[in-house]
Amino acid sequence: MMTSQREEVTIADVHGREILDSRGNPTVAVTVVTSSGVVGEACVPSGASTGIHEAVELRDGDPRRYGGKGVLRAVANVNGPLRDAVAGMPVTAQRDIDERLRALDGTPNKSRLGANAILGVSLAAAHAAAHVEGVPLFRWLGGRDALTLPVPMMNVINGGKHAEGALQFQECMIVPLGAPTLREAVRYGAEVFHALGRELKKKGYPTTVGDEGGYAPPLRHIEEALGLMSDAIAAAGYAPGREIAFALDPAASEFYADGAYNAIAGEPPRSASQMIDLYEKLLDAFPIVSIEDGLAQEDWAGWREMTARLGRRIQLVGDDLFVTNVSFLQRGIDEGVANAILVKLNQIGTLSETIDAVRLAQSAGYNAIISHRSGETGDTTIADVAVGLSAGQIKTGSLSRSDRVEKYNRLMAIEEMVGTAAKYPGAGVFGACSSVVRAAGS
Ligand code: 2PG
Ligand code: MG
Repeated sequence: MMTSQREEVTIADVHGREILDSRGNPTVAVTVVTSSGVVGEACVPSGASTGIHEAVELRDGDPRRYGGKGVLRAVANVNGPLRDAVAGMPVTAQRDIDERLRALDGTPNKSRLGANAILGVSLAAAHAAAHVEGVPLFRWLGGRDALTLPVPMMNVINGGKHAEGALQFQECMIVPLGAPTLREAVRYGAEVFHALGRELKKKGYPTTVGDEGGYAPPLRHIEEALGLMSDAIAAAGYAPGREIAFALDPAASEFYADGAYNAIAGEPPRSASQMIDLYEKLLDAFPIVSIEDGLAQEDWAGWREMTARLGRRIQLVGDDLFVTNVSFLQRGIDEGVANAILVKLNQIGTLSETIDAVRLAQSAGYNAIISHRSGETGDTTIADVAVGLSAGQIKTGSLSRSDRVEKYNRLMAIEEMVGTAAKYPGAGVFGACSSVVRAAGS
């Protein structure tokens, strides 16, 4: 964060309210007002395939409202104890604010006051601070070094918990790593998204979309999904593996039961080694650059084997495995598990702890991907966080639905603000993974 000359501007008021997310479920919105009359606002997202060690999302559990999913208790915590804790603090002192919020909660997983309440205050304060300093949020976070636009992983086929299909794999993504700029990457992505819609139609599949704005056809086998995506890339005039590569988030914790993986409907469960065999087969057939949560969050032995076998070829991302938490990430670094972390702000619950996770990853040579949740709002904070922390990658869904597209629109605006100094790293972010570089350059 930049050094502020105006520490005297303090938090005058904090106000929380219950709003709806993209799935029509309640979530928390927070407004912070400063002593100088400046306002900062943030809305908190919500996951469906949540990791067991994530910070706790506080819900009312009152079946008479929103089927128990109301967040009035979290909102009351914002408007009561959390407000009282930060009122009068310098708004630019983000780390102190976050530390105060964390200490007030007092639990390791923010279960007393709710990570949804705490994160809302943390992010609204950051937005207010950026306004006070008169700079966009990405610049408040990264100063003059914030020049790198992230390479997006775009989820064009939704499965698992995000869609009502047969596909167990949760996310089949395209990665426009051959684009020269973020703006062009968005165009490549949108063109392929529409081409994929036409391919699906041709084959008689529905083109309705899932939670993250990608299509949700009733496909059984992951190879079929990747085949359709390859056809769509070609139909849009691109070469799979050159301009556009693939990334997967099987979200394997969701289909892991009794020590085995039910990865493909109708096929017998697989062991961790058999899952890695399956991934190897897919890597040989398709230009895949990244697999996230390829094995379950509790299967650390499997993860060690997967990293040993695939870690030089592709990016292996820990989402449920690391839950944006430096303790889990440190364990991964120590044990040689994964080589990248998915970063979700509400998994940990404050901006400062999110920054700590990204910095730890970067210092250990792990990639960091800033990510949305499957339940989102119009809030675009993650776009600024991705650029502000020079993360190099973002995961923010498909090329439809405002809850996803708003983030791409914000990134295009940021790219314009950065101007000629803007960098789009493309295949460079996967540099450590040899086969990826070959795929991108072939
Ligand atoms: C994931 C996310 C976001 P959810 O698993 O990576 O795509 O899903 O928010 O449902 O956890
Ligand atoms: Mg995931």
